[in-house]
Amino acid sequence: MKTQVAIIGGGPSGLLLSQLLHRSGIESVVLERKTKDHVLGRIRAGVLEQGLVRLMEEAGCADRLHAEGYVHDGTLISYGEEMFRIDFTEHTGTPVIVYGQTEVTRDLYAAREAAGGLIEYEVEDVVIHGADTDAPHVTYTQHGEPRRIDCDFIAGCDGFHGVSRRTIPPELRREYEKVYPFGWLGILSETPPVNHELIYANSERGFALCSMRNEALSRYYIQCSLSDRPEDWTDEAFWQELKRRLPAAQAEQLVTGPSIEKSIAPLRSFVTEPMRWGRLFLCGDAAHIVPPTGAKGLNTAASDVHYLHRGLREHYATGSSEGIDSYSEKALSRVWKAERFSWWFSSLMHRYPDQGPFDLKMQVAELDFLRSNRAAQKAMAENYVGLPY
Ligand code: FAS
Ligand code: PHB
Repeated sequence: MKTQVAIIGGGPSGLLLSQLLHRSGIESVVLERKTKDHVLGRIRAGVLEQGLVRLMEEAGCADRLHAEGYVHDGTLISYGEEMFRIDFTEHTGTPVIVYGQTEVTRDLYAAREAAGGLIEYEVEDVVIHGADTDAPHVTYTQHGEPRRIDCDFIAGCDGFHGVSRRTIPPELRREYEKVYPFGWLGILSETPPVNHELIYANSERGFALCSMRNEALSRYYIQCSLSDRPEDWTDEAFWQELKRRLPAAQAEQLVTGPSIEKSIAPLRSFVTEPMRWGRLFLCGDAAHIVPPTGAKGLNTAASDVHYLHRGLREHYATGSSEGIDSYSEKALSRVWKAERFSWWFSSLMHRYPDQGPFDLKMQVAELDFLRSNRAAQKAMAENYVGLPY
């Protein structure tokens, strides 16, 4: 098989890139390790920056997002019994959209299928060959049958555990990592959200987040130990702990119910440099990971896709390699700002095992300053709604 761009990974990065390339008349093939249902069964991000919304519009996939997504003009931040609001729209003129990553992925799959896009599911043994030559190709097996795709470029959109990053010779890679000493236990419940906006809570018992997918589907998280397993937590135990981490007025409003999904995500900051090797380009979680505190994972994958799509479109339209040659530097500049914000917000809102009394005083002082200072709130809002591409 031959194509212009071989895309490894059928998550949001790979699908969005494939759809944008298609809209620019550029052929691609997506190779996905799992089934479509498995990919759609993952419960992940919930908040979209305007940049991703605009890309979905450019991809012709934003109708349901606009019809069903929720415009959020701000978020609430609580510490102990204190709570205040950051007004995104007042400080930046921009809201965020609450619309689950699952739905983004569903819309992208629908668009690729409607356009006759080729997505190979349940592929195995994916190997990238000749990425540092002018004639790369990818081999893989599918249901035991050997396959090969000859291509001009390869997009590694295969997430943190994929094959693409590891294809770049270790001596050419610089990796930066910070592993956080806790995880997030998340549940999905068919209950009305406790508030119409998100609540990020710093409590003496640890972090909590109240989010949602719609008016009848709530998403909640509590900071948990890395030794915890989802099965260690009954629904009742989760609800009790969540209530203890919210201001009393919010805890009283909380509508509890059975969880329909329960999982634990470890938290890590990770970046690999460069995000390109020859004709292989890394996008999204294949290149970087952020703690989900700042809702930057999916949204930073989107800006990678934006830069790579524009570089490839320019290359095929004009023969110029300027866009693809500057891809890694341009993407990394925005990646590191997302890493910083996610690290800052995680440091502000979580309780760390090695924190002493002075550290806790610093957290409260920073929260007091954020609560009372417009410049601090504007900076927080600009990072949360998404820095410019
Ligand atoms: P993905 O990991 O989504 O997709 C990669 C795809 O490649 C997968 O479908 C995988 O099956 C496939 N693949 C892997 N190896 C392959 C191979 N060798 N061959 C073929 N295919 C292969 N972000 C937020 O903003 N908020 C959140 O609350 C949040 N929660 C998260 C919870 C968890 C448990 C995880 C893991 C991530 C979370 N994220 C969150 C981040 C997440 O949303 C990612 O940023 C987003 O999925 C990035 O999309 P992709 O880059 O497409 O990577
Ligand atoms: C979510 O709704 O899953 C969500 C929202 C905001 C975050 C992280 C996760 O910062």
